[in-house]
Amino acid sequence: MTGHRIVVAGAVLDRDRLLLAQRRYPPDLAGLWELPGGKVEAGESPADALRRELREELGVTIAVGAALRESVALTGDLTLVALRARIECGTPHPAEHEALRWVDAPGLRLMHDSGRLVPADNVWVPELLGDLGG
Ligand code: DCM
Repeated sequence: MTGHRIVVAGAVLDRDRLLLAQRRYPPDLAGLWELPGGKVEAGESPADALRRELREELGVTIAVGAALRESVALTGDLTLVALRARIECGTPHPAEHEALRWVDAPGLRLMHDSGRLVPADNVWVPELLGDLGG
């Protein structure tokens, strides 16, 4: 059987704001903004993986909520999914990203329209704008 791996991203929401993280790598994605996350490891659920990744990458403990509707086929055998999340403990700091920022609905729309989101993450913008009341 060929490998099939899930990448899980977190839509970290705080009232009317969403957390975006600026990638450092690879070169074609460096400088673009994403929902932070990473690859699901063997034996992990996507929710487990998201809790681990956001603890490692941002230093926060999260509560995981409902999935966003769309999933995205990435190159290779990777499928990208997104789960909503809320910070339970800690203030996010970028251990692996270039920067973090909180955006409201107009801010997310601007990031999208100006091409500053990682390409795959654009699919979630309409649903996220709904969550943000935009
Ligand atoms: N990825 C993405 N959008 C995200 C998170 C990850 O498109 N919100 C992609 C980038 C990489 C792959 O998933 O191709 C693995 O991510 P990472 O390098 O962060 O482990």
